[in-house]
Amino acid sequence: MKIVVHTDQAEQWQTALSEALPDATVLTSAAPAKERQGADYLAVWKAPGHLLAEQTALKGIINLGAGVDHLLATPERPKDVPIVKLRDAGMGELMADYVLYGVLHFYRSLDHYRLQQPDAQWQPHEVVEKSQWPVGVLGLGAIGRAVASALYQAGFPVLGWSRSPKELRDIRCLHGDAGLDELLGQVQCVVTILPDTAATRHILDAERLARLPQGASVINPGRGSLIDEAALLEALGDGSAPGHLRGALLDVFEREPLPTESPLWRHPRVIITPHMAAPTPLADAIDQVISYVHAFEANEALETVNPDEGY
Ligand code: OXD
Repeated sequence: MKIVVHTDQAEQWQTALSEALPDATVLTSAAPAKERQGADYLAVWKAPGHLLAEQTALKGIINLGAGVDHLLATPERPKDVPIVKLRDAGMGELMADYVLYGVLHFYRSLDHYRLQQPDAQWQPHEVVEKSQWPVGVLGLGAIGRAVASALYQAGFPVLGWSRSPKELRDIRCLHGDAGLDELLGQVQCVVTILPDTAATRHILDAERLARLPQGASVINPGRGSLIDEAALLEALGDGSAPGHLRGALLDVFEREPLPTESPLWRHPRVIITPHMAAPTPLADAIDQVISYVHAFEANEALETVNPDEGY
């Protein structure tokens, strides 16, 4: 069996997979093209098209991340090869930490205190009960569910949204366009953890952002395409006074790295992080990939990506 790995940490992956699968030849994408050809599996993150085009005997492509947008948008991808992707694999907990930080930042008015500090303004803000501060989570895949559950455990009422109906304990689940409008009208903070697909592009546009209550906040650790950045800036106002929205914590952007000229960098009510909300924990991801290879080899049913849906 031959596996070709392409990721930033390809050597670590090569060592771990070689140890776990002693009968396999595990190569990194830096190996000569001749050696790479005829692989059974590609384990890849943001692979260049030629790595996909050169393969003729693939049994599966393993996407070393949760989002498959890059892979599906690579024209050289062989269309008949099943794709599996990392599901949670330790990312849910990291994402939940990130979102919890953001939710508490706005809930406990840390955004206001940051803005007061340059003027030495000693002005406490009321702490409302958490029961009066509902949070919405858009996207209820493995990571979205982990986030929703962590927010519920922290005491916030949580409304979840997905394209098709879902049922989750402790989370009020809504779906479809009407469900999205209903959620947006009720939450103090909306968190976007949807995949990047044609259906989710600018799901938070000007009209939907306007549905959020005055003073609500936005946290986006999902994909930059989910939010219309121009509409978000408009909803945040010019920064001198609160706009319709009070602030945003953003980890992902329509263009990454976020261009230096983007006004988001300098907006006083925006916190920018560089796509770091949930870096894949290596050990968990390696275990999951090994289990995928075993399942492929044993012809076991696997939860594969549906390229038409985009996740
Ligand atoms: C992912 C990511 O999709 O890190 O896993 O963006």
